[in-house]
Formats: sequence, structure tokens, C-alpha cells
Amino acid sequence: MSQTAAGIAAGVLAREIGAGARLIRWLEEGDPRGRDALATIYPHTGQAHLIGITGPPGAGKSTLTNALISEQRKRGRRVGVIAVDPSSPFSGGAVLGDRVRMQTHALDTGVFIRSMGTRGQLGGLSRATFDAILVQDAMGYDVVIVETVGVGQDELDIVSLAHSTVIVSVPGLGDEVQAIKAGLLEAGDLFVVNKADREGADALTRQLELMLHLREQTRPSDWTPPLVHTTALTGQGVATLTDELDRHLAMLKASGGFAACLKERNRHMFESLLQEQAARQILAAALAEPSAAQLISAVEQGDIDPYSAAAQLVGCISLKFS
Ligand SMILES: Nc1nc2c(ncn2[C@@H]2O[C@H](COP(=O)(O)OP(=O)(O)O)[C@@H](O)[C@H]2O)c(=O)[nH]1
Ligand SMILES: [Mg+2]
Repeated sequence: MSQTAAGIAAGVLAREIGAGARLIRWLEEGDPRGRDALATIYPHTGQAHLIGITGPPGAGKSTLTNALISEQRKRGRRVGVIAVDPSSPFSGGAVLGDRVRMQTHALDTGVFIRSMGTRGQLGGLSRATFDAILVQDAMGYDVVIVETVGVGQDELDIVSLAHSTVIVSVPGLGDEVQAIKAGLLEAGDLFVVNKADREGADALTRQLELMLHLREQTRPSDWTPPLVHTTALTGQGVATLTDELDRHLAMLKASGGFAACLKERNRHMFESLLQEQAARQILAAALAEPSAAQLISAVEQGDIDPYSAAAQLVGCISLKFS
């Protein structure tokens, strides 16, 4: 396989999983070839139905994702998966599990599963995830599923920028609905009660229905989020969930929401890149100031407080911009 940006970009557009994996790695590592290849494939993005799946650890998100892959494949669709869940069998320390899974689908170029490390991402987790989404999108996957644990801001960014956000809850976590953070309730387009085979599913359903009813009253919209029961382990309810996802996609396409969502995601990427690059350049300019070395040693000696020192140095460079 060619190691040039052009070669990898061609491989991605030819839907070679190896090339896609390589490009995602380049982008994660900040390899300049990644940027070049991304520019080449970019015009081929913007087609995939991006589905975010989130919920507390152990809710069955990975199991559900697996079941959704099978259902989508039955419907003749190619599926990309990005697992951002550190406890996922696809990710975290389970690199081996990942490989095993890749092997099960080795001959099925219709499925591409990639897990994201949760630490040390250049530009943050959401950027790395959006880069991976772009790659799978350009590879012509009809559906790209992103699994995240609904905890941090990064994860919230990821799911709220998906076309269809699925919030998974399960009975038996104590005060279940507490586990759905307010932000997640707002971001949800579809709600799933997984482990419907377990006791407590009915009580959870009633609580969720109440919350959704309240949401509807405070923020009426054209889309009433459906509540679907699944037993991910057996696949029960997964066809219904897929039907609802299809219905949501059709609604988005008809209302212009699909295009709006893409616009918002592009702007988010642009702002995050701008912030990162601007910060890097300004930092370099500040450190190149003649007074920088002296200020740093004054801070070290305790002769000046770090706040005043930083303000002084930024003052030096902002003079040059004015
Ligand atoms: N009883 C039951 N167990 C399930 C179901 N779905 C997932 N599980 C189990 O719940 C555990 C956590 O599942 P996993 O998919 O890793 O959860 P995640 O952390 O949300 O990705 C695993 O042991 C699954 O086998 C279900 O519908 N019913
Ligand atoms: Mg998981």
C-alpha cells in the first residue's frame, strides 16, 4: 500500500479499510500527510447518516451497536462504527478484541469498526472523532455509528452533532432517569430502554415518558422522540429502532435538518481548528518576545505573579497586532 497522501486518499475512495485505518491514524497523530489526504477526500463526504449512541456504562451500547450493524447489513447498507467508549469491547485496552472483531468482518468490506483512544488526542477527542467520521463518510458508508459514554463535554459535542442521537437507558441503575443528564435529554432524538428483558423496564419507561412529555411542553418540535424497547442481546426491538432511525433521517432530509446538521458540524470543526492553530501561533510569538526569557525566570523566582507575567507578555504581542 502506498504511503503517500495521494495513495492513501485513493485507497480511501476505493473503500479499502486498510487505507481508511491509516488515514485515521495519520490524522490522530497530526501527520501532515493526513491533512493532504483529507483535503482530497473531503468532497466525497457529507452523505452518511451519522448516528450517535450514548448512555451510561454497561447500558448495552456496544451490544446494541452490534445488533444495529446486523440489521443495517440486512437492509443492504454499509456501516462504519467509531467507538469512543473506553469500556467498550471495541476499544480501551481491548486492542485484541478489536482485531478479533475486525477479523470477523475481515471479508465484509461493508463494516469498518474503529475505536478511539480517549487520551492524548491532538486537538481533543471530538476533533479526532470527527476526523474519523469524515474518513468513513468518504468511504461511502451509508451509516456511521458513534458510540460514546455520555459523560464529558467532548462526548456531548459528538452526540449532539450527529444527525440522530440515541440515548440508551436501562433498568436497575437505581434512580435511572438521574443517569440521563439534562443536556442529554435535550440532545436525544430517539430514546431506548435496553435490557427490556429485565425487571424495572416498565417503571423506567413511565419515568422517561413523563420526562419526554415535559420536554415536549417546554420545547415543542416537529419531531416527537420515539421510545423504543430493545433487548440488544437477542436483537429484539432492533428492527423497530432501525425503522425509527430511518424515519428520523427521512424527516431530516425533508425538513432541511440534514444539511443544517452538516453545516453546524463543519463550523464546529473549523472553530476548533482555528482555536488550536491560533493558540499555537500566539504562544510561539509570545515565547519569541525578547522579554519572554526574563519574565519566565522572574515567575520562577517568584518576583512576579504568573497572572501579571502572562498579561504582560500577551500585551507585548497584542501591541503588534494593533
Ligand atoms: N439482559 C440483558 N443484558 C444485556 C443486554 N444488552 C447488553 N447486555 C449486557 O450488558 C453488559 C454491558 O453491555 P455493553 O454492550 O458492553 O454495554 P456498554 O458499556 O453500554 O457498551 C454485557 O454483559 C451485555 O451482555 C440486554 O438487552 N439484556
Ligand atoms: Mg460499550
